[in-house]
Amino acid sequence: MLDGWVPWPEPFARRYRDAGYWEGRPLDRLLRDRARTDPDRIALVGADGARWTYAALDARADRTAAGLHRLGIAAGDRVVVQLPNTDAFVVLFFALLRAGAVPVLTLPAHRESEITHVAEMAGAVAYAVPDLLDGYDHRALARTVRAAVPSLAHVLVAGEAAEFTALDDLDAEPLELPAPDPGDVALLLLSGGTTGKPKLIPRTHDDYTYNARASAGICGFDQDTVYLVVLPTAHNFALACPGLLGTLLVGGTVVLSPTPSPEDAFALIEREKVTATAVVPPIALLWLDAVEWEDADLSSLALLQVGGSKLGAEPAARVAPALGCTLQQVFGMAEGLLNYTRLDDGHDLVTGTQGRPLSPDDEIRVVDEDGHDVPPGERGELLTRGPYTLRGYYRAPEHNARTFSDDGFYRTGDLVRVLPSGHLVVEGRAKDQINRGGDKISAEELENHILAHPAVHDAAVVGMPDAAMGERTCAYLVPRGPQPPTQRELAGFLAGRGVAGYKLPDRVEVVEVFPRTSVGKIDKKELGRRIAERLRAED
Ligand code: J2J
Repeated sequence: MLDGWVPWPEPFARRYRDAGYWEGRPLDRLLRDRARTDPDRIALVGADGARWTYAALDARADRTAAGLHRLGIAAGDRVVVQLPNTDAFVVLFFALLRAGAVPVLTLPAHRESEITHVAEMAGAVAYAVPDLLDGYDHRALARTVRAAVPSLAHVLVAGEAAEFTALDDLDAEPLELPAPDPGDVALLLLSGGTTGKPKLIPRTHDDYTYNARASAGICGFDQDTVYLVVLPTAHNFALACPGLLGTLLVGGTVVLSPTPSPEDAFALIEREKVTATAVVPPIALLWLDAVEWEDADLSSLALLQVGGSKLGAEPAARVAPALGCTLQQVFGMAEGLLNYTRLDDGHDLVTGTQGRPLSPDDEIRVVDEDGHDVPPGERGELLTRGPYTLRGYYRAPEHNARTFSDDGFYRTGDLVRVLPSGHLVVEGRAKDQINRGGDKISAEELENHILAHPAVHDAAVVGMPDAAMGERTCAYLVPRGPQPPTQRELAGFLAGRGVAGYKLPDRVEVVEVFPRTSVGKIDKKELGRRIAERLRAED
């Protein structure tokens, strides 16, 4: 067993096994099983158009697993994976599972600050990167990260490896490797974060397989499903809700899109006759407009899943007429709980709610600021526990003590209202986080970076309303000295510290003093109101 994570208490584990949610099979089996029953079906269409049958993908994962084993990557080892939507991601993901190693999934946009922390936190032995991505050299990043994290013995590169190990060279005769315990951690996902440093989310073989399988069921996925990966494959939504894993589990075909742009995605939808995909609201808005000028044939598309941040009712109502498909709203989290509108839900539920829980055993509580349950239908913070929701972050006992109730409910930080049908409406947030079109930014993490700037005395990061993204990031600064940084200077400073691009503040506001609450904390609500008002005035 991996140490440092919090398993479900035995009575719960027994219940989830007895109910059939946890099947007791390692996560990689979903590929193995299909390779046996449907060897010649197409499992994957790679970013370069390469077509992989189930048998070929399975065999390649076996050979890479043997290569990893030979390299010295052992059961229980953590491996940071930072690969874009390419065949290499899919092969390496399954190969790591088969070698008994634990993939730690990060986004291509992450930089030195995030990766170093994650690699350290995970005690990772290896780090997998592309060579170049959008002109950025990930091998240079790997050199920096490796110098900072002594546990990293290997850097694995998709493409030109320089002094490192090429993923393509991890190729050896398949071995009988011992199967992992299905109750153990299969992978670690990155949390959106509300604290100074990102947290890692342990997902087990049992819970993640259930996550993918039950999601595939609700979304009506089957062998005829052609799923387009538009969001980063490393994101929980595109990976397992039902995503790549749910599609492979039912024997469908996964198509990888290099970017979410309408040009790339629409061309692939037409060429591969894609039936389903998942996007965040800003991409949905872009696609709704792009149908006006892109003349691709989207008639195969039957389902568009939208989640990650709130989709407005107005754009929601435009999806079916403009794209000719069913809309499904998804309110999910890498921590576990998934809410889906159902395919047969009426118009009002689909456009006006963020869905209802996936599992009959998802337990939901909605509480006020004192932790008391609110009357039915009223707004409060969503707490949840269930068969695929974590019981604690990896190696984070103090944070866990605050983030989980004594009886194991995860405090989501989301403010919701529950309708009599069980559907949830997301009404806001009680956590100090900015949701920039689905990308999550921890205010505290960003403030800590900003405070390192020599001309900044104090900093407070808040969200500001934005038509396309839902919100963007505004950094309020109290200057030290006469020359506080401009937005551009601050962004340059933060990028120089290795902060991911999506976290760089979109705007800087300089003030003499911060407004304070009655207990003396920075009044972020007031700052949020001020910037919203200023934006209205500028309009
Ligand atoms: C409002 N807020 C939402 C929605 C997520 C599927 C879909 C999304 C994610 C995801 C995911 C929202 N309306 N429809 O993992 O499998 C906000 C909430 C939530 C946080 C989780 C999936 N859908 N959110 O977004 O781990 O605040 O997962 O707690 O990135 O996103 O973020 P993340």
